[in-house]
Amino acid sequence: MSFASEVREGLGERPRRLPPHWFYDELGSRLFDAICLLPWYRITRVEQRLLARAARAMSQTAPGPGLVAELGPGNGEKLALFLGGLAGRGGVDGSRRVLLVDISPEALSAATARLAKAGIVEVTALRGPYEKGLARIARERPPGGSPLVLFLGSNIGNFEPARASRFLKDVRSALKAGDRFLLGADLVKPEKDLLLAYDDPLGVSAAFNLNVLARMNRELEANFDLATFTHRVVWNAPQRCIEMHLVSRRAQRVRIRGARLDLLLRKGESIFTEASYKYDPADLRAQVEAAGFATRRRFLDRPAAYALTLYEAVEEPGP
Ligand code: AVI
Repeated sequence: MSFASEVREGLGERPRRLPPHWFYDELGSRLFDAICLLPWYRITRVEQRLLARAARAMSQTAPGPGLVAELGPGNGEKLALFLGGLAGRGGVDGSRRVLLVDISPEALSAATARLAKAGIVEVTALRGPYEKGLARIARERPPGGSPLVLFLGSNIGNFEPARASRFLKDVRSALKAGDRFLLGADLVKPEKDLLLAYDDPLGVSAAFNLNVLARMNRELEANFDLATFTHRVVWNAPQRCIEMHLVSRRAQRVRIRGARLDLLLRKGESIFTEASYKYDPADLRAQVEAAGFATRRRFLDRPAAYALTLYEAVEEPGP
């Protein structure tokens, strides 16, 4: 669906909402990169350390994957690091086939450039939803080799639980028994740490959230006055998720010409922009295994409460 149609649909609903994938235009992608550098947002740094450990461990098990596919590669930094580690001491294996899947063209070109800088040139950048990438993986298996699918950065946390289960089953369906899946997931941790990670004192997360309104102004001829919205972050304990909202500070009317929408907002009314689910380790294991995977190795950072887990697709039970 296009930006205009998702804006029209989501902002027309009650409560009003916007799907989080629209955060990532060029400015939004850069703001997200800045979030990843913040001391309060530990996911990226911690995952990089775990990826280096995972690559070392995996490079000792033969054979290596014939294809490495990353769904949602961001700026490609983590993948370059992982592939460097996987190639071992000899450095990056530039001939390894890599597939990048993202709906953001900005992310795809940043990731492709980052990989090229690391000497990895056998890269296919596929613009589209993850499903399109999974269909490609299923269709184009490397001859004699097996694919490894990466889903990092706790991107799974941005799916509601039912959608996460469906996604895991879709990944499994694209693979054959023995293929591998590396998943990064942020775990439940103290509320104060979570609030700081999503509402940082520098205001970068607030800018990231507000940019989706600015994006509608730029691309859909909307007239949002950003100064009349507040970035609000809530820990929803029963659902185990961080919610991000944009709250209207006053009653107002906003015109979004490109989405053919006139939006009437009450004072205090919120637009729900993102849910970031945090996992309980046992629940995560059960959910991934229910999709047809076996847990092979877990790389855990206890202080940051983050898990990178290597799974292997297992035979699906017969009818
Ligand atoms: C991309 N995703 C996993 C991030 C998260 O933590 O949910 C997006 C983000 N939103 C605010 N800060 C970071």
